[in-house]
Amino acid sequence: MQFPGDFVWGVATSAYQIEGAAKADGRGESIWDRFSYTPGKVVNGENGDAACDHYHRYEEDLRLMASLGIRSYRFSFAWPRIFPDGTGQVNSKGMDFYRRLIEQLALYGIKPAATLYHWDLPQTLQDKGGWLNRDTAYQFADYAEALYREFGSEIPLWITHNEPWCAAFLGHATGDHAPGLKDKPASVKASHHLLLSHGLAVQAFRAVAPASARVGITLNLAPVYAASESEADQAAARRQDGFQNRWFLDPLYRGAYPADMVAYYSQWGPLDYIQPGDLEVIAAPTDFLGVNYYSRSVVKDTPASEYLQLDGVPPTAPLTDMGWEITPECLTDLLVRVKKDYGDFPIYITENGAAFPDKVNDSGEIDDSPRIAFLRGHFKSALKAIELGVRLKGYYVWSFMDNFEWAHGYTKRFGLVYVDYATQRRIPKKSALWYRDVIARNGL
Ligand code: IFM
Repeated sequence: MQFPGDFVWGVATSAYQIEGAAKADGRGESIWDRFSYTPGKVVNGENGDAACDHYHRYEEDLRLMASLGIRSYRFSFAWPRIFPDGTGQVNSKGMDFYRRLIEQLALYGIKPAATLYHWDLPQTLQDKGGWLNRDTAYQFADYAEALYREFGSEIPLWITHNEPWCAAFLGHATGDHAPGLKDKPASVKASHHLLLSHGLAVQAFRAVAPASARVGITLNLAPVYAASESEADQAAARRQDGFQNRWFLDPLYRGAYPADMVAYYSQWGPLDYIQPGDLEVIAAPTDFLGVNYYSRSVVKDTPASEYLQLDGVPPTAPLTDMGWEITPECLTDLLVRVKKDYGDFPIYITENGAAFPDKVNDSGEIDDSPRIAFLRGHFKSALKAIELGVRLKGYYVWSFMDNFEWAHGYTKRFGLVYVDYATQRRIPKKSALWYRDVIARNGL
């Protein structure tokens, strides 16, 4: 099973989840520092202060990445390292860290793919309202522009946002993520400002980045299936699709929010923060879509499925350690649907992977065969989508190494590489070696 010759095999991480060095070299406080220090928010009271100490160990990490034959590395910039207060004066030491990282990647011939926002908003901006304040969208574009100017010619692939659905809804409606609000109307407002900031950052990109560089956004999409043929379940599935997928895809690719969801969200108050001209900004053409795929949604019409997430339907497929159903074949459905409904543009899987309760055995190895099976199944589905005409250009496994899994702290291991947090020792799992062979063969 061969992938196209130019297929990009990569791994992904994000700043707060791996860097540690939370106070080093002038880094400012982020909303995740504040959130993780708030009692009860993160399992075991853990936080990203040390994480994988990648800030100090990046050379070792990239050496390991190179030894596995990884072709592209998706990382994120920490906004509070670049602008400790969110705006104003660039923190040159923060910039220097990413310069060193990018130079080292170049030495190994690993192509960088950079995400601008993977949830670590500077706390000073949160103090002014964060994503509920329209100004944050403009400040994001300024931050983006500073990075395009610095690294525009070294980074071929730029991703404005990672999973704005999570930032908006887990951050502002369920309160599971920073800044921890539980305010549904606010979450919709945050989603609009996140999308607006994306559009503004794309405009800045076109103005300053080299023509050879590409820009896009990463969405966490899930194909939605109704639990039954009943009209009520079908309607619930449509709503869930609106909530999870269409609320982001429609404005980006059709220049309008979906009418059914506008009506639905308007129950909670007017969406009067959507200003004339915003949708044109949001729909500015991009070069690719990043898709993060983890599982499907099966929806039943229960009161719980009215707005936030699934529930009511017991899982039928095997589960990962996150309790997420393992449904590789649905990845093909998702990719084909995006092409059919939104257009024939390049797509990258910017994240896919699984947490399993990995253990080091007596020989010092980690046999994570379930992860290999998981990835094999998903790679096959990706290949099927390519055969069906989807322009899938690459695949980034989440994650290169075990890391801080947000509200789950360090209890969930997604890595191809095991991290012993007590010693910061890295041990490639069986899946890392298997992935190395997949890359070498460009297929399965
Ligand atoms: O760890 C996260 C990542 O930060 C965003 N996408 C999903 C991953 C697994 O939950």
